[in-house]
Amino acid sequence: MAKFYVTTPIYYINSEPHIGSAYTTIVADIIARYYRFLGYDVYFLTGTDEHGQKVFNAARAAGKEPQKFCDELAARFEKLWKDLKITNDNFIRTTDEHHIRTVQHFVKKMMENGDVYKGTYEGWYCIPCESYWNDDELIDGNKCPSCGRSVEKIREENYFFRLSKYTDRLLKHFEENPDFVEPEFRKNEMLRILENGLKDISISRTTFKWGVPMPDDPEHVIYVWIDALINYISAIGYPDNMDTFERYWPADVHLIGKEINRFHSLIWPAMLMSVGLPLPRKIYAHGWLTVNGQKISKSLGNAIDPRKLTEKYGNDAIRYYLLRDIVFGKDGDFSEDNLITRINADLANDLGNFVHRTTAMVEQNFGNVPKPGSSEGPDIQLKELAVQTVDKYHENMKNYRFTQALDRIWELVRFANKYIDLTEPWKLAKDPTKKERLGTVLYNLLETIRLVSLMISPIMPETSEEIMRRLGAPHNMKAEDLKWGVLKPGLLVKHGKPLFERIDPRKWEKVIVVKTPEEETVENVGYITIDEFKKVDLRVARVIEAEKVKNSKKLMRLKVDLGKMGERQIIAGISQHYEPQELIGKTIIVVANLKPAKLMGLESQGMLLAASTEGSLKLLTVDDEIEPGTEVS
Ligand code: ME8
Repeated sequence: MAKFYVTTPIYYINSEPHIGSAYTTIVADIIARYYRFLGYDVYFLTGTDEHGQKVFNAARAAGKEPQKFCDELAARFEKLWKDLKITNDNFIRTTDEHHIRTVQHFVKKMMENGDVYKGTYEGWYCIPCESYWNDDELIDGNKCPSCGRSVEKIREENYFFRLSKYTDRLLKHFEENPDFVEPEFRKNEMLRILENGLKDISISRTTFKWGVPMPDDPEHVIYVWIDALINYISAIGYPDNMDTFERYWPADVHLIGKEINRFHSLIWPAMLMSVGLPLPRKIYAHGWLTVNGQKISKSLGNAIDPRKLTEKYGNDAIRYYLLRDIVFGKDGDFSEDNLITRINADLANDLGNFVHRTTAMVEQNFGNVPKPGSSEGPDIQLKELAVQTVDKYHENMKNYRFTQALDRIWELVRFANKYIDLTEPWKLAKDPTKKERLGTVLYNLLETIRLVSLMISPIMPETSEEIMRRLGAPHNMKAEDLKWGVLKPGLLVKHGKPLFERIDPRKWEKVIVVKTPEEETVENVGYITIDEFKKVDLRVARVIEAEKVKNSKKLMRLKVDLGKMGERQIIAGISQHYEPQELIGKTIIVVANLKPAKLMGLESQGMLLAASTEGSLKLLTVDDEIEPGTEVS
């Protein structure tokens, strides 16, 4: 039996997947289910990336030992994938004993082959991306080109991998295997890097310990990306269980997001070349998702747990939407409004009505799948379209063109609805002499439903099962049953409640409640806009009276002159730092438009500005004479 090995990246364990990052795994699941449906022996791998500085810092911030932190989170990842009905065959953790040994074995082999040397790394490191960058790659001089966050300057004695040595061999591989990296425009990005020549890369760190120790030099831990990439072979037994390894390796596709393409398409193949292993057959780098048009971020509140969406809309509707509306390979937007439109139009209307109308008519007129008689004009058209759709379906699915695959299937569904209007089975039902014709029409419709149901089975497994149950047909049909005429007359047909409920958007409570970017700016990032700053009326003021407030250790009552704005009384907590006489005549800065408040019964009509630490406080002043009341901006 042919095999198919599909992988997702292993996820950084420090934060649980949101709808954007879960996308990779949902698509991988669809691919895995499709190849199982084709009859392949599928191995579908996912897991967690648990070493490195980022995870170590996250564990520390949570006040936990890294291993305990990872154990807890790994369990949550596994639960998430179960809840989303992901059918992975293995869940690898990079803290697994076997993986650690494999990483050391692999790196040792690279060393034995003369591909690792010691040197000094001086450059930039982005902790969130766990990536090294050169000066000329940074944005604005100090920002990571991948995530846009600040990078850290590091200088360390490291082990290096002679990546540069593999530039030509990689170029040759790209030339000889034009589908090695997809989509094409992502491949071209990699080719451009290759054409400029690869530089050796640092593969060890000494500044922290949370990683796999370097063989024979435990002061160094192996760079987390080297450790992580090796998961794809350690998970299938390399090097201890070579039978399994040889059964599944090379991977048929590594599914990844676009930002980690160079690790998968350049570094990983070079590592495999170094140890003499075959390269994966394909790397497919998909685009990034935004949510309702905004970048996914915790602070915007749109990094939603995908379960919130599947609980509200159903797992199948979310899977359908992701594949139908987001063109695989390109960036796309997860829009809850568009999701609702798709559910109403494509699922409730087109598919749901088709199944409902057909099964209801069969139940009323036959009870079982009727026997078809001879075909007439529209019957032939329907059959031909169904057969063409099946062909196109495989072509599109095998080439990761999911949107097109679904488009074609829905063309068939819509044509089948039209076929009902053309053949008018409700009229045939009224005429006893047309019973055979009615049977033919309904058979054709049921058979189209069965084909549609099988084709969507990797994408909408629950819906497909439910449809097959209603047709009385077995659930476990395979791709070889994707041909016209397999549905057996006589099966008991049931029509149940609608497959998909229509949603009235006006009465619907949405899952994604996003903060506006302005809210994010103020609350979460700490920036304010210039307009917000301008709301604060800062003025120069001269102190004309000062006295300690009775019965208060801290408060001082000041009278200040604000020039044209008149005089004001300000009650300030500065008594422990200034004597009243020191203050008189001082030029200070006050907030002149603060809402008056009462402190110990005295009205304060503003606030003065001071710099303070725990033990000392100094008033802000201006550095030369200036009129009281002058605006500070
Ligand atoms: O990169 N839209 O892990 P990760 C689409 N540990 N995909 C997104 C996304 C978005 N908004 N945000 C994240 C890592 N992803 C490494 C992998 S493999 C040897 C090591 C995708 O948890 C991202 O592209 O940061 C990647 O495919 C997956 O989520 C996990 O990302």
